[in-house]
Amino acid sequence: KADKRLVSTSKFLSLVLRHQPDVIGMSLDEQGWLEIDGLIENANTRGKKLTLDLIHEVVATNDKKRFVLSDDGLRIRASQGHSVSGVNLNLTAASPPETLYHGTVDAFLPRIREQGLQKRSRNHVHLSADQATATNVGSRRGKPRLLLIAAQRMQQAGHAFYLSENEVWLVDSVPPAYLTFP
Ligand code: HQG
Repeated sequence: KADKRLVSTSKFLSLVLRHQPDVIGMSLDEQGWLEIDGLIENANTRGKKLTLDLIHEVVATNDKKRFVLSDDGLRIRASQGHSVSGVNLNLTAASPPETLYHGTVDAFLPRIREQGLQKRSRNHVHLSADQATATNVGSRRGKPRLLLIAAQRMQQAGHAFYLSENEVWLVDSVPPAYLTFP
């Protein structure tokens, strides 16, 4: 069973490192990094208990490997999932498998049929290489619907695909022509 402390710390780090570093009065650098010393100090002054050990434990045990430390161990960042604008993860384009997957829910299908997949509040559309992961992503919102993306065909047509450090496929958008619906 997931340790509550670790889950709560992972959620807090997601908030700070992906969405709102300003909740602790900080900002990310251009590559999305944050100094760990400052992160701990600013979190603690705002009543969120954080220690270096706790951060290291979350980085090491996190189910999706959401966070990484810099080589010198002084900084931390999220590997994907950002909504903060202006973060450049220096991702290199990669060749996707023939098919990638996206999990969503019924309520979004009419708009997705019309517009394709849009990144909405995040900086990328998130796709998975396996059906189980995509189904889990969809389940966060209700009964999951699995969409298939003709990834290789899309790349051949000029769309860039990126693979994050924790193996999430990222694209700018997926036009309807590359989607198969359930
Ligand atoms: C939907 C979690 C209407 C899309 C997960 C999704 C993932 C549209 C929602 C990561 C649409 C966006 C990302 C359109 C897309 N019209 N709805 N044209 N295009 N949508 O949370 O992929 O645990 O930004 O289907 O595991 O759900 O946080 O993206 O339902 O990897 O690390 O709009 O977040 O990772 O929602 O999830 P999100 P997502 P973490």
